[in-house]
Parts: sequence; structure tokens; C-alpha cells
Amino acid sequence: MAIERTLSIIKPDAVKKNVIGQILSRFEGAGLQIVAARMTQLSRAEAEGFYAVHAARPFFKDLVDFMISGPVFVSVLEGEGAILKNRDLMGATDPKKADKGTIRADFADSIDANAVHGSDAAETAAVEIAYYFPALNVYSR
Ligand code: RTP
Ligand code: MG
Repeated sequence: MAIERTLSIIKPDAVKKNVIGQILSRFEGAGLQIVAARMTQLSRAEAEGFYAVHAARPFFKDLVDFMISGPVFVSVLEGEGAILKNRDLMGATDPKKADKGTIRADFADSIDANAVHGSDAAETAAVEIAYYFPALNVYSR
């Protein structure tokens, strides 16, 4: 499988729970490398821009309100099949439906406060990585 990059966000609920390190360990344990990382407080405009594909959805305002409710930890993960591998580690959007042992099953409280974001396809990964990281700030080894 090809080496890919994907964008991960550890959301405000997981940052508040002090589990950034535990979540990053899962990525590393699955063979993904952290090649860029930044802790940041999203502005409303940044969060709305990031989730623009969901702008017409009924949950959009709640999603944006939640994403700006505290700092987030944004990173780029690199490795074989990184996009799907990260989605598998994350588990289903609704933590009640997430498989045992996934990040959302273990750390998320609800479909809104669901601990992590991960890009869902190669095209969205490219757009999302560019949204947060200029190319000069990504470090492959
Ligand atoms: P994400 O984009 O955050 O990685 O999550 P996802 O792919 O698993 O889910 P997506 O469909 O892209 O939805 C983005 C985020 O919106 C919230 N959501 N709420 N109340 C609802 O029905 C609902 N559906 C989605 C979730 O917080 C989800 O992570
Ligand atoms: Mg999504």
C-alpha cells in the first residue's frame, strides 16, 4: 500500500481530558509517524472554513461551537495507508457505535464531543493538510 498523509485533530474534549499523549501513542503504535503538529485555538472563521462541506447540515452550528470551545491538537500523520488506518484507529463517528478499543470508544463522550477528526479520503486529506500546515512545516524522516 502507498505511503499517505492524513490530517488528525484531537478535539477540545480530548485535550481537556489530558489524553493527547495517549492518542498520539496509538498513532505511533500503529506505525504512523507524526510529521507536523501544532496546538491551536481555532477561530470561528477557521472552524467554519474547515468544516465548510457540512455548512448546510443541521449540526453545523453545534459542530463549530464545539470545535472552538477549547484548544485542539492538529497533526499530520504519515505512513502506509495512513488515511484508512487513522479512520480505523478512530472508530465510528458516534462513540456508542465505535468498535471496542478504538479512540472514540475509549475517549469520546458523544457524537458531538467525539475526541478526534481524521481526513476521510486522499482529496480531503490534501486540502485539510494545506489548510493547517504550509509545506515547509511538514517533516518526513
Ligand atoms: P470528523 O470529520 O470530525 O473526522 O468525523 P466523521 O468523518 O466521523 O463525521 P462527519 O460525517 O464528517 O461529521 C463531522 C462531525 O460532525 C459531527 N456530527 N454530528 N449530530 C449528528 O448527527 C452529527 N453528525 C456528525 C460529529 O462531531 C462529526 O465528527
Ligand atoms: Mg468527516
